[in-house]
Parts: sequence; C-alpha cells; structure tokens
Amino acid sequence: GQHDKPEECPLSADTLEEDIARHIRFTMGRDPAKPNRHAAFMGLAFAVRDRLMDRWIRTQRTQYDTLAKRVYFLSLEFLPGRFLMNYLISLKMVDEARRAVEAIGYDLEELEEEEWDAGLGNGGLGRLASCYMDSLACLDFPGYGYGIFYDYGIFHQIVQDGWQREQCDNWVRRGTPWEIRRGEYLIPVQFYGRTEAVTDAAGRTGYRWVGGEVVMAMACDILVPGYGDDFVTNMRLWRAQSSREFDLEEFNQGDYIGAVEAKVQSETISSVLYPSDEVEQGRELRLKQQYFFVAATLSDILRRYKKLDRDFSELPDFVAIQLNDTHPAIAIPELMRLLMDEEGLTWETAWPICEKTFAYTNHTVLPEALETWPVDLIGRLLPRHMDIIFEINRRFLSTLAPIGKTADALLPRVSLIAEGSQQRVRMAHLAIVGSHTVNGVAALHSKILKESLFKDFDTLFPGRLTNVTNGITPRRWLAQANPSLAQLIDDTIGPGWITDLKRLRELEPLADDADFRHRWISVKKKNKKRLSRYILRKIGLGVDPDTLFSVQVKRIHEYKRQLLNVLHVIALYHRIKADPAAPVVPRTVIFAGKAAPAYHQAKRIIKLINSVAAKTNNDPDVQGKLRVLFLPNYCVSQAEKIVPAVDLSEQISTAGLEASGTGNMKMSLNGALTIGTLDGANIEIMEEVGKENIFIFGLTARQVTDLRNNGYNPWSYYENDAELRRVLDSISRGDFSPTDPGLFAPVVESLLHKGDYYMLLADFRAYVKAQEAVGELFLDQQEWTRRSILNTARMGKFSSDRSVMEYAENIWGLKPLPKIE
Ligand code: 26R
Repeated sequence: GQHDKPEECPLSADTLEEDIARHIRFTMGRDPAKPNRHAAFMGLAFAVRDRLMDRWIRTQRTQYDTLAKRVYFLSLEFLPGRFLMNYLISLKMVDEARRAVEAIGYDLEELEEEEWDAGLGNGGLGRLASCYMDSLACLDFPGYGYGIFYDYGIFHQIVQDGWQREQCDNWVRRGTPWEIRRGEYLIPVQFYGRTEAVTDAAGRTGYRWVGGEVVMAMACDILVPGYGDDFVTNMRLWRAQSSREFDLEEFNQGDYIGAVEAKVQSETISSVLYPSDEVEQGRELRLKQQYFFVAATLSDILRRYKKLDRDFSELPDFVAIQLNDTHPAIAIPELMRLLMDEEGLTWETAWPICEKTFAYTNHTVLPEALETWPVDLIGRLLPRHMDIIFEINRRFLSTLAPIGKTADALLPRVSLIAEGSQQRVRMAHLAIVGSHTVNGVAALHSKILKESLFKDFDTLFPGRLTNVTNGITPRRWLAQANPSLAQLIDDTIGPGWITDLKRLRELEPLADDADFRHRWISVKKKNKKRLSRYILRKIGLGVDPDTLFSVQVKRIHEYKRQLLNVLHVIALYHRIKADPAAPVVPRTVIFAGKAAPAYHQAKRIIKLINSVAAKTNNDPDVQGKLRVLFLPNYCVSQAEKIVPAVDLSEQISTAGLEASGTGNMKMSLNGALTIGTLDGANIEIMEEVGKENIFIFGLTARQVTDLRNNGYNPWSYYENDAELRRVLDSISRGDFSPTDPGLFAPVVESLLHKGDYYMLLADFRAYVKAQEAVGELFLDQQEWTRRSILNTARMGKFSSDRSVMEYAENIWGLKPLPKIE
C-alpha cells in the first residue's frame, strides 16, 4: 500500500528481520529458527519499539530546547487497544514487517491477534482520550497523557446461558513489550494524616500536611508516535509501589509479616480499573486512585517546570492541564496545596495560577454519573485538601453575596458542597470554579450544559462554558481498521486524507460513478464476509453477508436504548410469523457491549437479546430473513472488525442524554448509514452528510423535557399501538423465556409501571417507520451505496485532529513544535 514505504532507520544497520531474530534470541531466550507465535510477536514488537525509541528521545530534546508550552491530558481512563499495527502504520513499515515475519513462518494478521488489548478504560471517555493522544502526536503538539497503569483493565465479558459473566482482564500477565518502566524514578504520595498550622520566621501562619502513610508512584511510559514523521510522544501511566518505610513503626515492633501485608495492600491502588460506566460508586479505593495519580502527575509537572527556572506566576504560560471529566479534579486543591504549602505562595497569588492552568471537559449530563464525594471521606483521606476545598467554596460564595446574586437559593445551588444528611463535595462545581474553560463534547451537549445543567455558572462566569465536538482518529478507524477501503480511497484521491480528513470530500463526485460504486460495494462485501467469519468463529453462528447488517455496539445502558432495538426486532419477528410468505429485507441485527457488573437491568437486557436471538434464529419461518446476535466482549480490537462491516449504524439514545457518541462517527466514516435520534453528535453528522443521507426519527431533546414536564404517560402508546402492545405482551407472556415466564417482567415493568424514563414507547412508532424506510432503501443497492459514499466523503469534520486543533487554539494556547529536520 501507499502507507508502507519502508524508511531507512538511522539507528541500526540491521534489517528488521535481523532485529526480530536478535530479540527472539536475546530478549526472549528462544530459538529464532523456530519461534512459537508469542516469541515471534514479541520479537517483532521489540524490533518496532527500538525504532520508536530514538525518535522519542529526539522529540523530548526538541521540546526541552524550545521551551514550548505543554499540555497535560489527565485521564483515569485510556483505551488504546492494540499497539502493533498502529506503530507499524505510523512508521510506514507494514509491508516490511509482513515480509519479515513471513520469513519466519507467520503472517502479520496472526501475530496481530497475539496481542492483548490495553483496555484501561470503560468506553467513550477512555477511547476519546486515546484518539486525542494520537492526534496530539500527529499534529506535533507537545503534550503528554497521564493516567494509571492498571494491572487489570476493563473486565473480560463472557456470555453463559445468555447472561453476562465477568472475568479478570490480567492483560500484563505475559508482560507487555510496550511499557518502558522508570523503576529508578519514584514519587512519594501521601494519604491520611492531619493538617498542622506552622508559623514561619516572619510570623506568618501557614499549613502543612503531616503524618499518615506514603505510597510510591512508579512511572511507566507508553509511546505514542505521530503519523509518518519523527514525532513521538508518550503517555505516562503510574503504578503504585510500597514505600520502603511504609509503616516502619509496625516493622520495628516486630510485626514483620504485618508490615509486609500493609506494603502489599498499598500496591492495590493501581490494581484495577473501576468498571462503573455512569453508575455511581463512591468507594474509598477509587478516590485513592484519583489522588494517587493526580499527586504523582503534578509533582512530575512541577519538577519539569522548575527546570525552566521561572516564577510560578508564569506557570500558565508553559503548562495547560486538561481534566478529562471530574475524575482528576482533585488536582485543583492539590496544585493550591503545592503552591502554598510547599512553594510558599499566598492564596491570592496561587488561585489565579490554578484558574489559568486548568480546563475541564464534561462528558455526561446523567445525574447518577456526576461525581460527589462525602466530605467525611475526603477529610479523612486528604485532610489538607478538604480544608482547601472549603476555603475555595467560602471565597467563591462570598464573591456572590455583595453583587446581589444570591436570589433564588443560588448559593445552595452552586455551592461546592451539597448539604443533606451527609455533606458531599460536588466535583463538577469544583472543576468549573477552578478552571478557565469548561467544555461539552458536542454542540447540543454544550448547549444543554449552558442552558440547564450549569446554567448558574454560565451566568456567573460568562464565556467560561464552550464546546469542542468530539472526533476520532482516521489512522486507527479507517487506515488500520479498514485497509481495503483505505486502499480504494488512496487509489482514487491519494493518501492525503490520513492527515487531512476533509480531503475525503474529493470522493463526493464519485458517488455518481457506477464503476466506483461497484468497487465500493465489493469493499463493503469483503468486510462483511470478514466479520461473518469472525462471528462464526466466536459464537458458532452463520450469518449471510448479503443481508443488511444493522449494528448497535456500545456500553449497555438504558438511556442508549438497546431495548428499543430489541422491541423492533420482536415486531419484525411477529410480522414474519404473521405472514411467512411476504417478502422482507433480510437483516442481521448485531449487538455488542458490556454492562456494569452491578447494573442488573442492563444485564437483563443482554439476556433478553440472547433469548430473542435463540428463539428467532431457530425458527424455520425466520430463516434467511432475520438473524439476531450478541457478540461477547466488545473491545477496541473487536470494534476494528465490526466497524468496517456496518450497513446501518444504530444511534438511538433518548434525545438530550448521549453527550456525543463516537461510535456513530466511526461507522459513518466507514460508509454506514445512520439511524438515529437528534442527540449528541448525530445532529452534527446530519448537518455534514445532509438530511437525505441519514435516518432521523423521534423526539427532540426539547420535546423530551416538555413531555416529561407535562406528564408523560407510557400507557397511552401501549393502548393506541397494537403492534407495540403485541411486542410487550409477548415479552410479558414469556414467549422468550418459556421455562421462566416472569424472567423479563422487570423489563416490561420499567416501561409500563415505572414510568419509561427513557421514553422508548414514545419513540417506538417513529423508529419502526424509520426502519421501514431503511429496508426500502436497502433494496436499491445503487442508491444506498451512493449515500454510503457521501457519508464517508462528508465525515472530515469528525477527525480528532480537528478537535485537538480546537483545544489547542481555544483552550490550551498551544502551537505545534517546529518540525524536526
Ligand atoms: C464517576 C463514574 C461513575 C463514571 C461516570 C461516567 C465513570 C465513567 C463515566 C464515563 C462517561 C463520562 C463517558 O464515557 N461518557 C461518554 O463520553 C464520550 C466521550 O466524550 C461521549 O462520546 C459519550 O456520549 C459519553 O457517554
């Protein structure tokens, strides 16, 4: 392909083949003449890593030499998936690698499958962080990602008897070739203890945090290369290590085993990612994780800043810190503590520095996903931070009183502390007050932040709230995941789109070219065949690549309404049963996604999907007309197999609730047509691709709130829509759970007896109608393909390069580094 021009490596005179053999022998201790698959993968991985290493060192040197302002992207989650192919593509050495591994008896795809996904995130938020790392590197921005090196990533999902079961994701069991450990470089992080007043020589009172225990943070770096140039940056992920003097007292008193136990215990801080996507947790260990990584990161940032030998008042000229949701918001009081208690600044000097350094991105409006922490817990774990948070709040609230802004219970609404039976800190309010800019992740979402969730703050801090619409990296989500389509595009308009996605517009005229459409259809068909083989391998179900592939893959959550999709599937099933001779557009309905382990309703929906699949797939009347399936363990590498094969992308959340969505962008970029509500980034996708090239249905966000305020009654839809009634009755009756007829009662109850909070019934008829239009259009393959091409051609806006440029210009005040010669 055109992306694979081998490039001379200045580092070593050895060929890739020689390097691989050397690593198999000397790094892995294996015979290079007949390496097993794992050794072959590791040999290739280390050889590739060598080639990134020198570029990385040179990039760091340039950043240091130019005194460039840097951005630090703080995130509790990163979801990079696999690295091998991403590195090979960046280094333009795919073809070279393919030849080298063929020489030792393997094919590249086989070795690719040997790598475990790095699943250090839950879903959208974590994957977005990884797309942004890719774009930062591609655009040569001096930036670093900071996070936690979890030993256990997002759980591995298996499906047993239709139910989700969780298994541990011990992704580093066999070691990962990609981590570069900084074992010599440990940063102490303190917990518990108390605040003490101290008086300095001049008689001024200050405070210090004393006592408690200390855990060490060890840096592990993972490289992030730009595309096709020499720029390589990194994510720095922290691992907890016990400190040598951890609870020495116990040790000295002779309780040796007790002391070792306590040491081991302290290392659990970085052991597991919390799988709580949008469900509140509030566990002490999670707060510990947040502070652990924030403290280590800020210490690292200030260490680097101090080398510049500048006044702290200039910090915001050299450092921008982006908070990926509120999860790292404890960084705000931590920076205040460091500036005051460690560096001797006054509150009055320290606070503006903080405000000018931090910016915060909100990723959800769901109330249950807005973090609050009990004051008692923060007070015990981080006593000095609790004092500082109270002081931030006191000063913030006191600015409101004199300017007559205290009407209508404003103070309790905006306070950082929620009063109640137990006081809690509202992390979003802390993040807003301590940041110069707060952004939502799609136009509608940001509007909702301004007009509703953070309305008061928009009034108090005019201009602070803004929007940066999410994006995805075209390197992974087109070049890597869909090589056939990438090749077709290269052959047609050249490879410039990879770093300038707007150039896909040049494909527009080809939508009317029958020959091009023909080639487009073959690519989609090839990808659908590839996915069909994968499905057969994974769950033993044969699917027909000529059918319409309708796909809903994402975390399972009621607001995302996988259940609405299931209701439609059941309606289709009933129609087939009612008239088995009638012609239908054959469909394959694909679901995948994980449910939070404690989210019982979501897990029941997975079971329902599998039960509906079992019944319909085994019904002779249905053969060749409808297949339903649930693919276990949705993850980045699985998404790379699914996304290129999608015909219809299901983006059907209740309007106003999906902040942006990014799967919607991936599928449309790969030529899928979207069926969706006017929610999140769907709206902007519609604006780009044109109303005629997307299937929009259902209530708008405004209509959802109005309906809710005026009294929503799900029963009226049940009573007035016979088909809907048959669908719900068949679930209630136990048609899909004959041995346990009450199994899905809670599902129907949520709709009819518990108020149908996400308004599935209100949108059901519109959804079915939109699906009918989909079926109709699919019969006309030429017209469908024309629209598919236009979707791809018009997705340029949704490159994460555009998003990151907006952050850099409007929020971080960053310029790209001068290119390295
Ligand atoms: C506090 C804890 C329980 C928690 C809450 C929420 C942990 C993790 C989350 C994940 C949320 C914030 C998330 O992933 N949001 C998604 O962010 C994507 C990237 O911006 C959006 O595209 C997507 O719409 C949104 O749901």
